[in-house]
Amino acid sequence: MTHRLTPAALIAAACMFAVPATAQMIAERLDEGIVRFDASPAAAEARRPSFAMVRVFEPTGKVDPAEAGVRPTFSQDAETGRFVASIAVEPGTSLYGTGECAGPLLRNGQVTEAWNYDAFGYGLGDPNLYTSHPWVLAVRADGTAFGVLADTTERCEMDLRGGITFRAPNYQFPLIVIEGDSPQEVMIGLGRLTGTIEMPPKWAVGYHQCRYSYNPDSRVKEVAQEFRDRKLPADVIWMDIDYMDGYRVFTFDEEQFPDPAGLNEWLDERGWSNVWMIDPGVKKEEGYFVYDSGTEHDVWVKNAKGEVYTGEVWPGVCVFPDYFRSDVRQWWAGLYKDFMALGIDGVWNDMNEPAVFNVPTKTMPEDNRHEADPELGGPGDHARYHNVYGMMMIKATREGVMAVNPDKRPFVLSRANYIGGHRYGATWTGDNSANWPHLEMSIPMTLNLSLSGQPFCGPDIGGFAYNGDGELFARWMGFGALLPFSRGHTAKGNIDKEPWAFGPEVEATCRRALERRYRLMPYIYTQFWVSSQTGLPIAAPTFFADPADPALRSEDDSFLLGEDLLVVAKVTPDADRVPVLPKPIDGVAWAKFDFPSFDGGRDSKDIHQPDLYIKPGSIITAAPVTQYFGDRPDSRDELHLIVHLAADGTAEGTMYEDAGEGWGFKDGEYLLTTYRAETRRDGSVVIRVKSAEGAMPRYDRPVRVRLINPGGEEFTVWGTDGEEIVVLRG
Ligand code: NBV
Repeated sequence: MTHRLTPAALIAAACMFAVPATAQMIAERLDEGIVRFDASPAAAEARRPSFAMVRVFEPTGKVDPAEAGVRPTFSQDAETGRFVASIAVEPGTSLYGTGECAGPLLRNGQVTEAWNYDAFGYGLGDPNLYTSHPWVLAVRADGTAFGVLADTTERCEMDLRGGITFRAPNYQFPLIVIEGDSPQEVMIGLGRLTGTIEMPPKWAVGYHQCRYSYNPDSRVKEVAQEFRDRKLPADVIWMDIDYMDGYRVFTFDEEQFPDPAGLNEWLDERGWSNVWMIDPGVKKEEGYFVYDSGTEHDVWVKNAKGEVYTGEVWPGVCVFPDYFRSDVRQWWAGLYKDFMALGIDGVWNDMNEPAVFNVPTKTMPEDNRHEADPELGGPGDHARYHNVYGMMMIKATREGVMAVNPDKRPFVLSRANYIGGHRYGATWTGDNSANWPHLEMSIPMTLNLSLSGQPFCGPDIGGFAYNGDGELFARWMGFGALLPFSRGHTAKGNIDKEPWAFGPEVEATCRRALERRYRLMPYIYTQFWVSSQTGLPIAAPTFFADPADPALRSEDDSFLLGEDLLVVAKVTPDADRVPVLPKPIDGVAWAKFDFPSFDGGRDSKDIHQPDLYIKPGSIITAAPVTQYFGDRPDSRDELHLIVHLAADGTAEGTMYEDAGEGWGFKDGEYLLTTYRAETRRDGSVVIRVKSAEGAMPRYDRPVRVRLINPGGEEFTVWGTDGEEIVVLRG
């Protein structure tokens, strides 16, 4: 249920109840460029613990609200009683973020709602999907920016029809404003406030293959083997819900998956990592060990009468862990002990909005009770904690996974989440559909999630609901292979959607696309590291290249991977849209480049591949194609440097390397290299290591330099890493 008011009613309500802008407001600096505003001393006193923030921030000083550059007004809506916080924006300001939203990148004029929802079959303009990010990024005409977080877990409306307005019930929430000279600076501020992603295992940065479901286990092996036989690079295969015994979590169907450990071992021997699904709904059935043990520990969510709440999900009547209690999280984490011991690499937590069947709200009653620990805010109703249920679930899952495999990096994928939940897991855009509007939307959806602090995300490539056709699949794989989380998936009952399922041409397109991801792996993996260090998105909107250029503000057929690589997708069947590119820099344009195709020629001849552009003055690191992480370790392999000189004849690029697994990098076991190219007076270009950091040794690997001249002409030379390499042009 949503609360909708006419604009006129809103204005009237705001006028009647607006608290004078600065009269009672309290503003405190939480960190450099980050200010928290409370409506009044009483509101500050009653402030709830923040789920978004990475830690408790002790304010470093008071700010005079009247002096603040960006200042909210607080009020209460007469009709609905909701609390309202608004920020006016100057003309020419572009608005982004608001989390996972089915629609274009630019959010001006849109109304979105933070309320986690099982949105199967969602469509353009739906107000709320699976995750909640009550956050807006505002970019002014001059490219300076600010971000606003409504620090509430309640159902929160984000109204961008005239400025920025948040409306949420039950709690006079604070607003946190992050200011920056650029959107990048604001994202870095958000990273300081909400934390950054942990470096994932490198296999998780590879391509993932999924379907609902690969069963029985022989089908899993068949698909995995096909990938290897057909030389389609991929790292991860997924076990969806049908591996379970009657959808009972932490069990296995004895007929279809009699030996999960054996299956995982078989996969491992062939370079595959595996991910297995776990849902929050636990079948209410005496004799089932998860139910019995949960009942014994009294872990289940209760209804308003204090009885154990039951709701229907896949296994039938279910009970739900109350993840807001630390003892329950510990109990849940403990369930992963035997599970992970079967050689499970990663965990997929689905249905954790939490989704409940056969009720109009599709979730549990809002008056259910959560016995939250005091540091989370203490006991409260489901309405208050709904949006963070999934987040607390994956926090517990992650703890469980890490307890079993302390020497490995965890990988958890979650469908529901809340701003800050990127600290515990990656997310994807849920049950999209196999059609062109969804293909098109999948880029801006990924970008707005990224701009809302969730950098490790992506869509179901090919579309989850419905079949689609080979053309659609090929096009989606073309750019989907370059999104941060890259996974093909489809629903039960649909046709096969593996890369070969649509015939040899689509398979060839998929191979080219996946080969691109693996060639670019050194660069892509570096972007994960950059994000983990700074909070910057891995996939960013094209306007990040020039935030003051108004022409780029709504460009969402394309995206930047890191700062230096622009991916321009063709999102209409006829590939007939003309993209707006970032302007040349000092007269030097971003340069198009491509790779050789496995079957001869260049891969850009394939209409389904996005166009790739390299920024002037940059060096992109690449490598030969591998079939999976560990196939040919990058560190001992060839390194490819793709160089595009700036107007002054120089270029730079940084590459991060580590073992791809484990925590050695935290003790210095990594190598961070900045390569620099300079043009000498005779026109030759010399490339050398400008700086290096980290204790990981540099292998004297061969380096192939591809110098791309603005005219498209290329020069290629070979050298050795760490030594000077000279490119003689002409
Ligand atoms: O577990 C089955 C599916 C899963 O494949 C999908 O990715 C999730 O979003 N799950 C939803 C439950 C059923 C969806 C119809």
